[in-house]
Amino acid sequence: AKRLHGKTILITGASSGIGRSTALEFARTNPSGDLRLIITARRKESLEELAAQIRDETKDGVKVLPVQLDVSKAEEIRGFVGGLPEEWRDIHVLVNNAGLVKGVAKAPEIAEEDMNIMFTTNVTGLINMTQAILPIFQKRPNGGQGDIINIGSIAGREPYPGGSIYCATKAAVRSFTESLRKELIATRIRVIEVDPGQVQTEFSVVRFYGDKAKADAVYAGCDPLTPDDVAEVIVFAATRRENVVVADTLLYPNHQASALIMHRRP
Ligand code: NDP
Ligand code: 8X3
Repeated sequence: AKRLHGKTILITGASSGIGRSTALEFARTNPSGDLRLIITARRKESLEELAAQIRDETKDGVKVLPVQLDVSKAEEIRGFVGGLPEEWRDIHVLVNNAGLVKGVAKAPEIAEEDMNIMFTTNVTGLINMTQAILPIFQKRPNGGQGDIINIGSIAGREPYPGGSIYCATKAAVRSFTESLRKELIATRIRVIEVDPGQVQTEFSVVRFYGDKAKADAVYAGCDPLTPDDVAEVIVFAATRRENVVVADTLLYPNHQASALIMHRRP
């Protein structure tokens, strides 16, 4: 918790799932410290609710700033840092979590709209956010200091049928993350990737265009990770001694051993 003292943390996709849990986990790890949390997503009301919950739980110990931001819109990202109040611009940790999957169509049938939203959110959005925040890190001593935590997926390591575009976006995240870590070798900037397996969030509801029954079927007979499980690992990585880089982590629930090998209770 001491290692978070005085830090400003920026989380994308904080209105739900892993991003939301990550905001709560940072707040709970350092409830009375001088921590600032910038929580962003498209759904402003959900962010306001989360902000109220964090302020309430920490008795205003943690400062929270909800900001509406669509990472798939390059122009919104361009204006983002400049639009923050001065005292919120000294960002130390960027959690690039915003992401989504649309559909299970095979490659010939994938709708152009779905393909575009996955790439502009999961890939271009993550890269644009990184470019927007890196200059803040690079102004610090020793070539720069700060943490970039990218949320990849088992899907980026093991492509599966019906997921070609989503898997390709997460492979792109993995590749970008690794190049970046190598490019920043002479700095104190840490480039971290966390790749979850199956986590129960709104992810599958979004994949099936709001069809809750289809989404629930994904987790039938399984004991998936919770978004809190992933949040704990993200906060763990951010709270290591500054010379320690938790470069790459793959997280499964106990009954999963690959993207598709999943033991289901009968
Ligand atoms: P959720 O659907 O619960 O959360 C996704 C978050 O991303 C929401 O807060 C959503 O907010 C936000 N988001 C989506 N599009 C945009 C956008 N254009 N701009 C800003 N924010 C956006 O799913 P998860 O929590 O599961 O997903 C979080 C990350 O974890 C994703 O990158 C996903 O690929 C990854 N992941 C998920 C796994 C799983 O099994 N659930 C496994 C491995 C990785 P809003 O709609 O308000 O914009
Ligand atoms: C989410 C995990 O395997 O459903 O990234 O694509 S998977």
